Amino acid sequence: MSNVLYDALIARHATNNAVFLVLDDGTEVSFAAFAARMAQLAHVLVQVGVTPGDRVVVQAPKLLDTIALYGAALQAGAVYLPLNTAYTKSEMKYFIEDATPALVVCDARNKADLADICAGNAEILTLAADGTGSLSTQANDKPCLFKTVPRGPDDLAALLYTSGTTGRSKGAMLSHKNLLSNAQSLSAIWQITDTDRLIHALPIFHTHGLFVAMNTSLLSGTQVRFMAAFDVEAIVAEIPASTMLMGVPTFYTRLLDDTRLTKDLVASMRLFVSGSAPLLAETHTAFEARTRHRILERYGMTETNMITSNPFEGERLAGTVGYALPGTEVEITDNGKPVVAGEIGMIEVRGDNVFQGYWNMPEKTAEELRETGFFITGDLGIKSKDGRVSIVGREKDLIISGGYNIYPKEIEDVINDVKGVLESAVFGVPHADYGESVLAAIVLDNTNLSAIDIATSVEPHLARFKHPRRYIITDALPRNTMGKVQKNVLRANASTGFVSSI
Ligand code: MLC
Ligand code: AMP
Repeated sequence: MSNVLYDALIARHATNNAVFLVLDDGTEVSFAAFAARMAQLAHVLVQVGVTPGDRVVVQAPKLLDTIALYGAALQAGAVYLPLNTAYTKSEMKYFIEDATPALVVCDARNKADLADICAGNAEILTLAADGTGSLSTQANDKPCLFKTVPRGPDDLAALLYTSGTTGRSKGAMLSHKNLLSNAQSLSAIWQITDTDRLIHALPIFHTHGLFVAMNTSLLSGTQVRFMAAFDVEAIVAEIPASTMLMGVPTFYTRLLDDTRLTKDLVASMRLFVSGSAPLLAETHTAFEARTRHRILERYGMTETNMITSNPFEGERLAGTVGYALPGTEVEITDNGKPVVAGEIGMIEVRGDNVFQGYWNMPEKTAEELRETGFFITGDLGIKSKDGRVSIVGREKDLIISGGYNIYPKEIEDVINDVKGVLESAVFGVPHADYGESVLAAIVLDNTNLSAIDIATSVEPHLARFKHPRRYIITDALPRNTMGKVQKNVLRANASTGFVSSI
């Protein structure tokens, strides 16, 4: 038996000496050297006891070895589990206890905390921002060839956690087939080839930067300018030598703020892709006016990979997310029944791209993944007669800030645990840079806690990007006749100005 993803993405490059990655310090890594590094890392995995099907948790900076570790895990038949570098110890505790990995790879600075969580049940290796650490030391003297572990289409390749409306993160189980089918569809419809050069400035712990960008590049033999972080200066410098950029809307608004973004600067570019959050029509229009390029917006989710895309050839319409990808069905439903074209309903998706279910959560899986194979996204949309999809809202209570998903329930649970807080409601308000930003309205329990007291108690438990930017102390939360908190009222009040914020 073959190894589905490894064979398609990496094995074919074993003797390909073309440049694959260009790093921030100018280092060029060929496809062949990348495959060799993966093999060395795969030997390390086996040496520390990782066996096929084991989870490998990676909370590490964006480096050559971090992305090579993804391939190494595939080659060794393990399940790659990347986590946001911003997560705190208490967030990491949940993921590690839920996923029970055999190995945790982390920045040396977090080793003591993670060792405490793992309590001897997982090996820990380190990988620091300068590339040093026990992972690379152990890999350096290993052979550059590794006997690939067979994996079939339904075997798990990755486990990606996505926050939940119940406040508990859920591990989305992604198979080799899920990831490969999506990479094939995207490469084909975006016409990605080995003559492309992609500017990669996204994090590699989410679907967008890891699968959409890296899997399509490996599949197509595309060169990647692999940037450790998003930086307008670096992107402006790289655009003239590149052909593609994939980003969240914040990338595009920040580029538009720079007067060096002109039609001449982007002369070599053939595709700008946006996703993970709604791209405002005004950003689309302003970008076209400045560069003559129409940003191609697509829509996806951790559970489903990419679902729809505006066409590469054909009209890219601002405010729409385009058509279902080849091999993917999109239905708009009301109580599970398809509605007619032009009516608003729940977006449901079926296809090889749709995940295998939530790790250890069969009830959650049954709630969201129908027996027919359709996954209920929680996004509300409309489909035109010719199949073009527009997202018009979300049924799930979710804030998207700079492309990161933030589930209010998770933050409310942490705030409600603060002694002296009676209840809270977390909601999103428009933000010029991040799209949305997080606010919290709080009712106190006969105490005189200040907003700063609450922030001080809450912040150690949550990654920085989830922290409410304002804590608003109020007498009561607005509720409808059913007793449900009216977050739309909170949003409206916030825009007209509340007091008591930090
Ligand atoms: C960083 N910060 C954020 C933030 N990113 N705050 C709110 N929302 C965000 N998204 C905070 C940091 O904690 C820090 O806080 C300060 O901002 C500066 O940090 P930075 O590292 O300099 O960040 P910045 O340049 O602002 O980052 C913005 C960004 C980044 C847009 C480049 O957030 C990013 O790369 N987003 C991409 C997310 C992504 O890949 N999403 C795809 C999910 S997959 P302080 O106070 O300490 O200074 C998915 C499926 C699909 O959704 O369809 O793709
Ligand atoms: P995640 O759970 O991080 O995978 O985020 C998936 C969610 O991001 C989707 O359910 C949508 O709500 C949102 N999303 C992704 N792409 C787009 C887009 N192009 N427009 C609007 N929302 C999007």
